[in-house]
Amino acid sequence: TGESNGNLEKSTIKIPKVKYTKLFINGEFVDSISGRTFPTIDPRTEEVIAYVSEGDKEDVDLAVKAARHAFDHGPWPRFPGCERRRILLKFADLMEENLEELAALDTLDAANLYSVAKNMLIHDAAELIRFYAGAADKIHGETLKMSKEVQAYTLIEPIGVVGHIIPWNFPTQMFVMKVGAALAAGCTMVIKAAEQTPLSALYYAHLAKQAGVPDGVINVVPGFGHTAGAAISSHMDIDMVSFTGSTVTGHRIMQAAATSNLKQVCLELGGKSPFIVFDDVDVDKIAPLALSASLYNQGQICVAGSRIFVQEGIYDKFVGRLLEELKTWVVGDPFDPNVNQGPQVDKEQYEKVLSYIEHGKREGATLLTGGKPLDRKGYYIEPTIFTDVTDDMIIAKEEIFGPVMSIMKFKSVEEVIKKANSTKYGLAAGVMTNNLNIANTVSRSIRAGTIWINCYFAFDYDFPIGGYKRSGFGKDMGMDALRKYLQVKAIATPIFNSPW
Ligand code: TXE
Repeated sequence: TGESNGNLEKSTIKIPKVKYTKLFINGEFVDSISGRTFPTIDPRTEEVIAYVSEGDKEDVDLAVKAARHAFDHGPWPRFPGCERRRILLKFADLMEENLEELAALDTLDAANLYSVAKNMLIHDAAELIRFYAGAADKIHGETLKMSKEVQAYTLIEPIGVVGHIIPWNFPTQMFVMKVGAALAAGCTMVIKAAEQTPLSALYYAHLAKQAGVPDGVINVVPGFGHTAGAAISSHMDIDMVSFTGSTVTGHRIMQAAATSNLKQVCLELGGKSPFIVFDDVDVDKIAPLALSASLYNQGQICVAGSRIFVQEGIYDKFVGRLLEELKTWVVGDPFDPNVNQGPQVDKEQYEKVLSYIEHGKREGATLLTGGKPLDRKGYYIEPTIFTDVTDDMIIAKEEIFGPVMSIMKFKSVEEVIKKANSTKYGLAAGVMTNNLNIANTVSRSIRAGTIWINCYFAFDYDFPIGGYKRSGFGKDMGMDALRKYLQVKAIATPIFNSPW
């Protein structure tokens, strides 16, 4: 494993000055009612990037009022779809015009690799907005011929005011996935960005206004989960809450929805996704793929391949190849283009990951490499590989959300299907084999919302992501996500003396 300090003085990357730090309510940047702020921390240096206004219940109330008014009386849900399309297309263009600054904000706040954010993530996010722009004018119901005397039709209507509660691992993707689909549907919304990464969400709110999204349609309230987040999930005037985050918080949100106004809920929660490698694969191709499936974004991705099952015939060769590949893996400043892995997002996550590593050691897994923090400022952890991991170990059961790979050996197809399914989660799975029948059998047998065959992290705007079991329900991305922000109204009307 290499380490890089990143020679940023010599590089041309401009670290942006933070422009937007206040709540965005009814089209304006405003202070929180309490006047309180909270720091957002640079995980590379552990220093404050900026102080951001801290939203609480009263601020959420104001934001909901604005969103409610924009829904009940404003133009957004009443526009013909083509008008929402036009504005969304402008929004996407503005995202690309400000691409470098947005990429740098996410690198500062969340430690997303700058080169990936700049070359891929922001552009993909703009494309996702364009996808939903194209869908906005194709939302329509059906005509139903009920009987000779009654004719009927369905109207497809936006669900109303949506509360989006989002996490910190990919601030841009989380914002755009939720907001893009809900905007196309004609909803209005309140977004609570994660307390670790509020910066780009506020920037997107500004760009949306510039693109012509009317005031009150998008409101952003940065703040903490137990205050601003809880105020959203228990609000009496929000029609739906769309959440991405931990399973524990998912339970709380559903409870709050149930005991308040029965708002609709959709939850994209944790995962412990199996990455299954059969004997017949080309190890030179699949070992590097397994490495990035476990370590990409410091392991902080809900669909990370965090349980690597390797068939016994190639086990030793595979592990050897992984170690070789790891020699080219560079940990360091995420602004440095040579770096593969940056710091964990904050102190809490950093400590959580290190404590899971200790569990692994204590429970008897073999620590093949890594296992320690890096001896430098920032929340850096060595890429870590455990072998001889068994199903009952904590590191095989719980979501670590860090750069930790757990490798397990298996013999037969039946055995690995059973092991892959022996988890409370069901977010994703990878199946690596050239045997079509095995690929098909395993794909059908695994209870998870996404299956990747001979690839991993293949995302696209048209590819719905979302869980089975305790990984939650409801999809993000694709037309399935658009549908969750819509509801069906059936209308019947008698017709008299029709000859038909
Ligand atoms: O998650 P939380 P945290 C997993 C991952 C990680 C763990 C904890 O394993 O280590 O969760 O991370 C808001 N009512 N994932 O603590 O608490 C919170 O402010 C309403 C998986 O960051 O779920 C933030 O905006 N909202 C994951 C959001 O919920 C509440 C991505 C997520 O925070 C709330 C992130 C409450 N009572 C973490 N409490 C994925 N699925 O991609 C918190 N929040």
